[in-house]
Amino acid sequence: MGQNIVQKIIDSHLLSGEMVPGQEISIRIDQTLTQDATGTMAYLQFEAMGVPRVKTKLSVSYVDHNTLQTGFENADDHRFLQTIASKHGIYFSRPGNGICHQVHLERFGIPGMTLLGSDSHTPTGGGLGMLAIGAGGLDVAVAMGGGPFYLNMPKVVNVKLSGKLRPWVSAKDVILELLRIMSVKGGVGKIVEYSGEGVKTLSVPERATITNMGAELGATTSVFPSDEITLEFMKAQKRQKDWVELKADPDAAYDEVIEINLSELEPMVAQPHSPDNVAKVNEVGSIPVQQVAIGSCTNSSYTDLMRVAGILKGRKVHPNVSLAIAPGSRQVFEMLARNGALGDIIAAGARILETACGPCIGMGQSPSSGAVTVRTFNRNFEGRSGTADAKVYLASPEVAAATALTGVLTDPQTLGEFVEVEMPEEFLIDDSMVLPPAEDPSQVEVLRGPNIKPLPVNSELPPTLTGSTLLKVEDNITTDHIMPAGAKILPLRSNIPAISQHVFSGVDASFADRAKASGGGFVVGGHNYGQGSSREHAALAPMYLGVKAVITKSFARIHRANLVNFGILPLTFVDEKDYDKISQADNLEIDVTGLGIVEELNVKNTTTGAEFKVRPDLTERQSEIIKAGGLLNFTKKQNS
Ligand code: MIC
Ligand code: SF4
Repeated sequence: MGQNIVQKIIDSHLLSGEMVPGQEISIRIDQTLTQDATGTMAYLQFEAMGVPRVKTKLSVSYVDHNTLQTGFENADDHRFLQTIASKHGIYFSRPGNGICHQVHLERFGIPGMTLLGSDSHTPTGGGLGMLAIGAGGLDVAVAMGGGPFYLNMPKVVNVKLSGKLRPWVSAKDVILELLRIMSVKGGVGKIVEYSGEGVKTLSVPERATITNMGAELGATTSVFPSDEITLEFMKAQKRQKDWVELKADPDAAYDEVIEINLSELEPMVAQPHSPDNVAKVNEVGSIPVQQVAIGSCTNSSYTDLMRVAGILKGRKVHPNVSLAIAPGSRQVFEMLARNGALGDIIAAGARILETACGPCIGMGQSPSSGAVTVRTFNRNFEGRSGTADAKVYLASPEVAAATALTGVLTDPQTLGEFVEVEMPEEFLIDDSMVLPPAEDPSQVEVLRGPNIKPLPVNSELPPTLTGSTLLKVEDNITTDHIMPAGAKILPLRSNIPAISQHVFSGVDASFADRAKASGGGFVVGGHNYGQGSSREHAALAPMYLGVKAVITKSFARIHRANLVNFGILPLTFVDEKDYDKISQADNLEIDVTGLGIVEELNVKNTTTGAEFKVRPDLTERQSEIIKAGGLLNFTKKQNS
């Protein structure tokens, strides 16, 4: 039988295992990317492995998250990242050059290759036909050192696109529709592969919007074919030599098929506080809006911002709305400046931000209390904007720009004549803000500031885990709940003792102190625990506070892998109803002597006397990692 695109790329990179859904496989990684908020840890870990130069075809270190320099911390981190990149053979994209996913798509992505990134939106590269996967920093560090990346062979969902988007309906509406259909849990253990006549009607940046936000489905990644549209894009980026065709065989099989007719879609929004809480703009109605933010790795391409400029041209932003715009890359920004579109945006009254993640990760532009904010981003989790009671709606650039003009949520179809935007035949190319690594690494001194604290390591697993239930939470807990970001906390990403003080701070401000006082313990959760970001700090900081195991109904993929990497035991209830047998503060005792041998472990609630079973569901390799107290210890043990 023929192969689909996912099978083709995995097959050509397979190092171990069989391509049977659910089974552990490992693959070779061609390219890696890191960003600054996860990168400092990833490079400290890479350094600890003692590999002098990266063994990938290409590794790039971006600075795009921690760009607000309100103290020495972020600037020190940038300097550390620049010098360590230079020393170890890594390209360094300077602050100001743009958001990692946007720049990587423009300048580095190659169809058919594998890309591992320490950021959950790495699947953006799937818009070019890459197998682009988000992971924790430690997994990326291993890949930079030439090691394999382990994952469970996902199922492949075929999303068949037919028809063509109508004017004012955009790529964002395609992925919002898919989120409506599949939900934020629907993609767990799956890769989404797009096909059908509709694919040809979508440009590479539009495809990338769709694969980017596929992360919100919980999917391992998403991928488009590489076709003549991909070639056009790569030609316009002067990279046609890297193009290869990539398509599924005619008789390829899939585990699931979903059909979407592009012609039938309408402008949509994801309502607070989840990306799958999707409704048509018209159904939500004209609610007053106080802030509009345009940008992020989902929607800040040249065509996105040209359409926004076209809508704003000759008009003024509504007096009750603050409109913030952050172009996705320096390429986009400079092109807008040179062709005059930036002038139209400024004249309309927009506030122009630097090319970076910015408001998407709460780095500035937190809205006013209780405000409604319409954003072209990919996540609207409660509190992520930096304002606890703000209501974030996710929408396309078209909806966002129309709303900025009227002051109420607005269907852009009411704007009248459509703003056509042509894909440029040639993008403006200037890679001078990407610094190549040093030719002579011995000349490079790695500069570390006082914000960079050594990496804490876990200890070996004892035969019995005992402690108190430090916290009990519901379904869909995000890594933003576990380890909040924002302008105040993000600068502490290289300082685990300091950042751990903020673990679960938005859920229960006493968590860190209680955890320390009781010498650690357990966290209990519902379904899809750890959805969202790839930040390994959501495992590393709880580990530092003494969290030994997390017991849930189910986990999100990247977070579960991060827990294993740092020696925290991820357990799921054999019978979901046993979730009710634990209350916060109950003392638990888990016998883990059978780890790696038996399928189920026994949990005793020593406060109530109740007993029940949990499943570790670990591969042999993962059990050994947990026993060693995490991947770093495990690797050291193997090497000695
Ligand atoms: C995010 O969108 O939440 C982030 C910030 O990009 C994270 C990475 C991080 O927490 O550093 C992600 O998506 O992985
Ligand atoms: Fe940056 Fe937001 Fe994209 Fe994360 S989702 S990489 S914070 S722009």
